[in-house]
Amino acid sequence: MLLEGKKLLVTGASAGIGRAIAIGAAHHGAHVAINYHADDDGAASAVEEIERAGRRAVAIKGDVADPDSAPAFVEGAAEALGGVDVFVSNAGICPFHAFLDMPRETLERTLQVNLHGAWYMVQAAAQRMVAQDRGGSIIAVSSISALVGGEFQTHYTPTKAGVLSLMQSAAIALGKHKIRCNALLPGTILTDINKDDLSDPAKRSYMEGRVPLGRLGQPEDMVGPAVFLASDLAAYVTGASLLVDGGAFVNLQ
Ligand code: NAD
Ligand code: RM4
Repeated sequence: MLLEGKKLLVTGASAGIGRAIAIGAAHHGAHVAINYHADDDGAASAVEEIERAGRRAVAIKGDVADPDSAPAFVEGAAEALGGVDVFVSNAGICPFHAFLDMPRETLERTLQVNLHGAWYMVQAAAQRMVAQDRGGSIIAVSSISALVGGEFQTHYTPTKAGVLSLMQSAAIALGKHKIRCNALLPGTILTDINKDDLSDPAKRSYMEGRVPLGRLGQPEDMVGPAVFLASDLAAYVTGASLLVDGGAFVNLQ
């Protein structure tokens, strides 16, 4: 019960890592608001699971790439739950594509969702936390891809480096308000985002082979690290980044 009574918001939480964090946080005592883009059933079932854990839950639909969705989510969630203590910026896309012939729309949409979307959401959450004047914790889901490249991710990896950088600068801007800002850097976690990419058995076994712990991640592997950064156990942790990758990043040879 590391998050007893805290009000926690997560973007892109109808599936995958965001959903796991939302439900995992509820099991640690948090009331939870989720933002989701299109999957009404996924959002409704996440709400059900949070309520089954005995916590309050609300789902608010919105495209994070739309600047207006950020204040709508934060204010709607704050009203429903009675404030905002923790904000997790998680929504993201990675339409794998070769570099040389990447359509401009693929690049633009990836930047808008992953980087602009995170920025709008984090700013809206910070504004609310400053107004409440009781501090807070902001966590952005960046990636191992903030640190290393990917042949079919030339549009994506810069957004994840950008999100990591956003947490570093926001940690400085918001420290005086006792708002902590940290980045989570997942390795390869089995979700819809990489289902097609990893359906190639050669790619999948290559990726598995890179991981010293011997397996790819599950969304639930992200819960403990997120709960830690959200909780008072991390009271002196800000501007930090936490790799959660089974050791893949350090595995040169
Ligand atoms: P996922 O596809 O299961 O989840 C992504 C979520 O974001 C979905 O719920 C989706 O509906 C939502 N979303 C997409 N566009 C949105 C928009 N415009 N507005 C609101 N919500 C939107 O994939 P995931 O792996 O759970 O991804 C979550 C985050 O984790 C992403 O930011 C991704 O970059 C990051 N990440 C994933 C991995 C991995 O290996 N799965 C590794 C590192 C980082
Ligand atoms: C991550 C990392 C994973 C990839 C996902 C889509 O940042 O690169 O390997 O599967 O993105």
